[in-house]
Amino acid sequence: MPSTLVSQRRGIYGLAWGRGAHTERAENECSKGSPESGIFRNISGHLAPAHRMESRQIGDGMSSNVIFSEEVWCDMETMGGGWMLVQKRHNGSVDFHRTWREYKQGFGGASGEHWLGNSALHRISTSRDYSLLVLLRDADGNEAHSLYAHFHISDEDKNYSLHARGFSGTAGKTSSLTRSGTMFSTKDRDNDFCSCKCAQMASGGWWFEACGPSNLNGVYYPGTGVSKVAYNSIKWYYWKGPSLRATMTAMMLRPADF
Ligand SMILES: [Ca+2]
Repeated sequence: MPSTLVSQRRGIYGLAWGRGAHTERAENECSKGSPESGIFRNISGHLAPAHRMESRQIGDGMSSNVIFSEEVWCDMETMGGGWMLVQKRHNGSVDFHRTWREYKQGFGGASGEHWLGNSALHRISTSRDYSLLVLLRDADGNEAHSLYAHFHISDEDKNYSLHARGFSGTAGKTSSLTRSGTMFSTKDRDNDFCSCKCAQMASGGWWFEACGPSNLNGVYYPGTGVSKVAYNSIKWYYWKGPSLRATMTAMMLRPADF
């Protein structure tokens, strides 16, 4: 693994949809060119303010489209680049114990800690076949990754349930993501398979089973050395056990055929 998250570039993703499902598409600018192609040097001209919306006619007799553009962060180095970040933790500056609505819409800024948003995650990951890369760095500087060759999440009606397969990587021999079909839960929406409320206990929104081996949206505990296990810390169980002193986490998407 190269040293990661130091040479990211700004990009955008755009989502366009009309009243007919057939018009829906999603674009991910991060995967549109290699760093050598120069596309990312020119992309600043296309940067859009977050949450910009505009109307556009898409043709005779068709309803107008809505374009939704938002800045995303692109990782153009790790494993060939082309990755669009959908989650990042690196300093604990952003509170991840948020509501269903906040996880749906996303929070934080693209250049800092953030969650892109479950609505965007769904639209992007179902627009074509996507891979998911999870990058982790612990407090001692060890880096590891988990790669899922195929990843998508369902729509809100299915509580943004998770679907991941084709697991590989160095962050544990067993996947720390819960099994496919697991629904997303937040502190105000309990969709887990526990009589408890995992999202409240684990202090973050995530795909909890009962409650499961991972939570990258848990509490960011700084510091090194031996610390007592905190149930609500960032967790990627099959790499570092129940409580990870992470200095960095990132989740990123790239078309599977990139
Ligand atoms: Ca429950």
